[in-house]
Amino acid sequence: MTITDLYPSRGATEVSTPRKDPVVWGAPGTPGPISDIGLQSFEHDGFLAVDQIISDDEVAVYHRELERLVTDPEIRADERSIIEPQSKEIRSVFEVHRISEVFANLVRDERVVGRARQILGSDVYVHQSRINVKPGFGASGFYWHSDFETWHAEDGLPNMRTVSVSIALTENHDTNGGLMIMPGSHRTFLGCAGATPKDNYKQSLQMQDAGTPSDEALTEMATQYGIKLFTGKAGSATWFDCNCMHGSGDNITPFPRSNVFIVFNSVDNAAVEPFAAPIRRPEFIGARDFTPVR
Ligand SMILES: O=C(O)CCC(=O)C(=O)O
Ligand SMILES: [Fe+2]
Repeated sequence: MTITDLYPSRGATEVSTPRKDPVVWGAPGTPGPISDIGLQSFEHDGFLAVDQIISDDEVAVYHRELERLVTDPEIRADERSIIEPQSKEIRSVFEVHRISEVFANLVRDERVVGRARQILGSDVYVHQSRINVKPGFGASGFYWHSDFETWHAEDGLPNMRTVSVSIALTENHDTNGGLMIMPGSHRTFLGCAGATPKDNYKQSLQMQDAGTPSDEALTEMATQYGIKLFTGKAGSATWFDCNCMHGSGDNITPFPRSNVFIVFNSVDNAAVEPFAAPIRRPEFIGARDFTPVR
């Protein structure tokens, strides 16, 4: 069975395609933690900020667990850990909901998964989870990208029915490399130029290359949409649509900026074969276990 490629990418040229999918899949009035107004603004902007999704006491628990993971030599040696090329510090640990019972509980938390179900209008499973650690004094940022571009091209997610939440575990100031999103960018898919190399993920997790928008496209989008920076105390959260154009700068301040990042996909949008890559990425980056979160 072949599934039509709704969002071509990684061809000879950069090409933009209007979004062919809803942003909010749930019927209005579906009960859950997000208000109708919240869902409407998510639909409009492509994101929704939550001032406090977990309490200060819970932040302490999750932050302690993050510290435990990034200082554990066994985790460091695991292929699921990504190391900063320069400082050799841990930059990300993938599949934290499988590595850690503590983060597994966070995923199951109704304040978290309940919001994902409302947006996606179905049961959901975890396509990817990770902690992103941005220690002070020079941790590098994430260049501009749409997550869906990669998840579609390299992981085979057919439709835009995927949502991410970034939960701050340290304060996100306006200076320490917080998340930036172009509001409204989720309504257009930017297919990137250039074929995907075989082991693209290894290099792209440290620095994006294939799947990177051109300067011209970014200039046009930023001019049209503007750029919003997300700040907030530890325990705040940013929900954002899979096709938002987003990125973050380096962290040259002394203040670490760490978060836990969970990607929920609808069980009705399970991964198929990659649409524009020679091979699938490993399952710790793009899940193939579609068991719904309960
Ligand atoms: O939290 C950030 O700095 C951005 C991370 C990001 O875009 C990603 O992990 O895909
Ligand atoms: Fe991203």
